[in-house]
Amino acid sequence: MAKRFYVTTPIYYVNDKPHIGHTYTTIVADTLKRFYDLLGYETFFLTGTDEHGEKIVEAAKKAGQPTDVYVDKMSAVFEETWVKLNISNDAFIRTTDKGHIKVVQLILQRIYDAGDIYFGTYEGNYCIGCERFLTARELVDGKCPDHKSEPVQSKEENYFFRMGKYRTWLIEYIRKHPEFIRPERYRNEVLGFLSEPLDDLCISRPKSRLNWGVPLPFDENFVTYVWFDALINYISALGYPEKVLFHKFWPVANHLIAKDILKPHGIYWPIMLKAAGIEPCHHLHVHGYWNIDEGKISKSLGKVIDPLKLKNLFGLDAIRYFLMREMVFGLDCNFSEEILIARINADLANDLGNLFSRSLTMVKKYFESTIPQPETITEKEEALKSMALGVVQDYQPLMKDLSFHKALGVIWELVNGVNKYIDDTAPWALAKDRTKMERLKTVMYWTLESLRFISTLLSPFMPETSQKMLAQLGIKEPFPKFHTLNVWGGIRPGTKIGAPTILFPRIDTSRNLNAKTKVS
Ligand code: ME8
Repeated sequence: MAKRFYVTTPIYYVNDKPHIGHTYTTIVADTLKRFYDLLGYETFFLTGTDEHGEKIVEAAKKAGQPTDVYVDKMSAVFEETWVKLNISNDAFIRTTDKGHIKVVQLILQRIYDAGDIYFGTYEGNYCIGCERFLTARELVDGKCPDHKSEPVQSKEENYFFRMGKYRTWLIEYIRKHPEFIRPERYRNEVLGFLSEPLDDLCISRPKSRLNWGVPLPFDENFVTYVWFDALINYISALGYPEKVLFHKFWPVANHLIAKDILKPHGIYWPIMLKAAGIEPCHHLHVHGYWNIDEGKISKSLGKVIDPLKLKNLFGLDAIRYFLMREMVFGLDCNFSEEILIARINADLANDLGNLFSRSLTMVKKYFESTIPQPETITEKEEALKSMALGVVQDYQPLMKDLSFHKALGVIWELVNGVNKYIDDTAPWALAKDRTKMERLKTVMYWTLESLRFISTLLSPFMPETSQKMLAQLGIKEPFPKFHTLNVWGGIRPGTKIGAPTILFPRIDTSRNLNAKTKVS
């Protein structure tokens, strides 16, 4: 089978600018894309913005701007932010794109013609924050648990999608495809929802009330419900139905979301696809929340952290590293500037940064920055080499499993292993003794080769740092490849390497802790 990988983020609402929560999902997607690139797969990475619905109209009103002007401006803010965060998406979809609207209408018409859409009346609790009706069971003290606000009682004549009739099919599908929703806790949560009767889904809004959305192709007095419109982005961006991209990448689709939007992705979306005669998505990967003070970071709750401010304060790759190292994919995680700074100082400035600069400093001093030819090797070299090759073996399944914190953990075992190797072999002492020159050459070669392993494995997480490290090691290929780690001995003796560099400056704790509020 062709090696391909398709990864998507949610398309984010444009009612405010991106915060650290959106940034996390987008960096996970970016890391995965870069990891599969490293493996030599053909990849496609999609992100974008969700621009219809009541909440967007309200936000535009609040900003005092016409809705179309407002969404253009806010969508551009997302796109520009991702550029500044070195996000390597192949496409950026907007639900106001003409091509997307055409596909939404095509699917609606198809489901309507098949008899799965009917006209009726609905009465229920609508949460504008979630842009969906909540069941009584989902409310906590009469409020939406995510938005902490009381839903609005709403009664309207609308179009409905016969979602309920697919309930048994979906339960069977999830049971037969244990790899569909991951981690397992979220599969169980979806099965929990499905153990209750499943209501049909209201998929329209009357134009008299909401004039901002995709018009229903079979009744111009209504626009499409924002979730029905938004979910289709994952296939409209691939040029569904006719484009090559769809046939290439839909069978290998990987959606990334947080648990807030599990229901639309785990229930509405597979049923919509089934009703439209399309295979459900391959994998749905669900992560937890970034919290501050135990509460979810979110625009509607007024707790946000601006990723660009963080980048300016601490550096981009340090932030990328922290997010991927600190959160266990699937679980919630508390965001704290103290932990961020501690990680930067301990893991990046100290362990990795010092290793890199002291290695380059020694090669400069002892061999005029030229990679020496290794001579005889001892048990110590054998041990370091097998450690590096072992880390490569462990890394791949951990990355495929989205266990990023563990993948970084094994890379750091190697970082610490090399630091220990240097301390044990004490090259500064070898350099003082003319008879130990051969030994010194081997030690320096082994150190630099280990750094090649480390920088290659880090490339999906910290692309800029990895590129900088590889270039300093005299490796000119712009895109590292995983297969170069099958063998020990990739760096070439005689190659000139770069001057010692500081990869991550230490953060002055007293200064930054005082400036704590700056990031929020
Ligand atoms: O739901 N922790 O858009 P949205 C972790 N437009 N991730 C977080 C987070 C947090 N505190 N806050 C937000 C929508 N996210 C719809 C999606 S898709 C067809 C339509 C991330 O702007 C996380 O990925 O509210 C979450 O699922 C998403 O932002 C919600 O973004």
